[in-house]
Amino acid sequence: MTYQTITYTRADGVARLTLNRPERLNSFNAQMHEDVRHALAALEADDEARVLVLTGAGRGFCAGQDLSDRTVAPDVVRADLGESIERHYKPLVLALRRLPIPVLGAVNGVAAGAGANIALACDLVVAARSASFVQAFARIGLLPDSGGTWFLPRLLGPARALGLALLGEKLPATQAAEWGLIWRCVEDEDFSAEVDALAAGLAAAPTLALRQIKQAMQAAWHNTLQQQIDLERDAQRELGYSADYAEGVAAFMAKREPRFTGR
Ligand code: T3D
Repeated sequence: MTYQTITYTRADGVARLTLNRPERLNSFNAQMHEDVRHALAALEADDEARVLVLTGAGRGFCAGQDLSDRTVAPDVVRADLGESIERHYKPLVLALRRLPIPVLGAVNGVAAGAGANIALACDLVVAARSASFVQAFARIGLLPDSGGTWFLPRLLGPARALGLALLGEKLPATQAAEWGLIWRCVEDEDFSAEVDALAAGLAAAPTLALRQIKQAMQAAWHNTLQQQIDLERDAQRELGYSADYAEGVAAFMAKREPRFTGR
């Protein structure tokens, strides 16, 4: 399938979705929303994909909404931004969270507005040293969307969350890693190799266990301890019957590397 605004491939268990409007820092227009939606639907139906890498082409990851699509002239009817969120950004963020495979956000450059929060919706975020995260919303009279007001306080605590949202300052990738907003920041020259290695590792991992880990971690944000231990019990019961668990234990006992099939 050929897309106008993204590239989407899958090889060796690694699906890779690259936002590809570099001249606009990969900001979202209607076509990009449609392309991403289509690619994620294809991915959801693809049993061979064991990890998704989400990244951007050129020097940016994603600058959020394409503002050239937003007319604010006094004599023109304004776009309904709530409608845009309901139709586009909400399903996108929820689809990334719902995917049964890990999503690796490979933040190659600036991630701003909804672009920053789409990165935060990924399960693991690795950023190049030259990348940054900008809650650009207040700069243009909006509030963080695409889950920003949900992710930021949970990941950073209220002080840093509010600081980023109210001030709209650029947070360098190094500081994002120090603050625990992302998994890791790596030197620009090592970025591609690091992303490829992480993706290959995740694609070779026990996929069913990764799915349960992702789902359990998400549930933990609202569960009580007892509910969470019950969830762990049920998930562990299921995983205990998987082929990958048998392989993992056999490989450990035989002192060899496991060969997980994702079953
Ligand atoms: O509307 C709805 O549907 C509701 C939902 C909204 C979700 C949102 O995401 S609202 C927030 C929208 N995004 C922003 O406000 C970010 C705007 N961009 C920036 O603040 C800066 O561009 C960056 C901090 C991201 C990067 O700065 P810098 O100095 O590295 O690059 P630049 O020179 O500003 O941008 C490079 C080009 O990309 C430039 O075009 P030009 O001059 O070379 O022709 C710039 O206009 C363009 N660009 C960057 N971001 C956007 C954009 N064009 C359209 N929309 C953008 N969001």
